[in-house]
Amino acid sequence: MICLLLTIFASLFAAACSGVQERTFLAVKPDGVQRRLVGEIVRRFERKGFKLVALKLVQASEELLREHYAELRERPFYGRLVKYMGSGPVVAMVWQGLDVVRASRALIGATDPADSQPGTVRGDFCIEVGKNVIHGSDSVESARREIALWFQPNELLCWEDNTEHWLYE
Ligand code: D4T
Repeated sequence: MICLLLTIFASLFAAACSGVQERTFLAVKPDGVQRRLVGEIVRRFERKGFKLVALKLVQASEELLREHYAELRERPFYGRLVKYMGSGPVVAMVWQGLDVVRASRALIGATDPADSQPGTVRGDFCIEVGKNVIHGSDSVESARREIALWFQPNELLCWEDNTEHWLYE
């Protein structure tokens, strides 16, 4: 009986994790948290149909932020960016779904809110590039690197999404 239950559990777990789609790293930046935009932002990604696999409120260390933005270390705004990102808690998240990296960037909008379309997070909720409310990985490779930087593997939850057959063909 125990063996049977274990087998059923193992196959359910395998089904939930099989065909793991693309993942992306998103973070509501300190201005987004201060301005109570966390719920609104999460709502947009949920409503789209993407699957939340990790979420936590983090006061990021300078070391973590320097590493996260390492590619921008030569840019003039790097120091200011690291300071801003460490100025309060951020909400770090991992979302999963088909083409989620590209689709998330579309939902987020252009880096500079002045260029972001209305209907996008940045187009709707912010004004200047230095306070642009949310971060989203810009490629699948960056997403892998950023997820590994911000989360332990056991913080990424594998759960069965009962809506999947209503979202995917
Ligand atoms: P993030 O990484 O925050 O999602 O932003 P993007 O991927 O859209 O854009 P980015 O890497 O070029 O910039 C990272 C971060 O730096 C801030 N920034 C950017 C800034 O303060 N001044 C600037 O001139 C630029 C280009 C905003 C986002």
